[in-house]
Amino acid sequence: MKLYAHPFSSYSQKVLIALYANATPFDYCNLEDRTANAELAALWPLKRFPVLVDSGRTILESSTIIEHLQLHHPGLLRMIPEGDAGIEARMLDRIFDNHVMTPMQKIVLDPLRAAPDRDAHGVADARAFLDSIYAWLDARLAGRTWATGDAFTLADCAAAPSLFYADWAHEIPHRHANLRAYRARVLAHPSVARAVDEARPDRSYFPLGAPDRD
Ligand SMILES: N[C@@H](CCC(=O)N[C@@H](CS)C(=O)NCC(=O)O)C(=O)O
Repeated sequence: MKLYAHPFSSYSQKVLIALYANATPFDYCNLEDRTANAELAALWPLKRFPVLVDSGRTILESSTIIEHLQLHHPGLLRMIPEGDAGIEARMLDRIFDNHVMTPMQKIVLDPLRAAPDRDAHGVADARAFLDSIYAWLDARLAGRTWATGDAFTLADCAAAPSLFYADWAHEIPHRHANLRAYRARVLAHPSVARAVDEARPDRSYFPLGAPDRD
């Protein structure tokens, strides 16, 4: 099984966390490597990552990759539980991807554009969006250890990198104590800590300038 991924990429980390949490063996095709990049381009013209290749099948999209791992390489942790718990895990996975990761990326990637092409309105909207979702998540996470309750799931795989970088781009206000505590807790999970540590040498890639903290 091969994973095309980059250690500093948030969606790559989402899948790496699932792999590390279940100690699932795989070949890491690090996209710092030119050959890995060429192989990725041949597999997926959009060149988005991560991409998993398993027994000749190419699996795209981080959430689907984690579902594939659960079906074909199950481990002790069930990332998508049965029943209603599974619905909560999938729902929060979508919320972290669409409503935390997407506005975070909007803020983070804007400085890479040439000055006349920057989108100040879009960035302001993204910041307002994060303010709203931070408040919603703070209430939703009250009394929960992990994103959906007592079990570490797909939702935590998505939450960890999205909140990690979102807090750098647009700090979670101190009044959202549940959300800030959850972010600290999920970053301390061994599989998340490993992914964050592996990306430590790449912090200079952060377009806004990485703060001197996790
Ligand atoms: N929906 C995709 C998003 C993947 C994605 O946007 N990955 C980023 C890295 S974190 C990427 O490929 N960026 C390269 C680019 O935009 O060209 C998933 O869940 O896998």
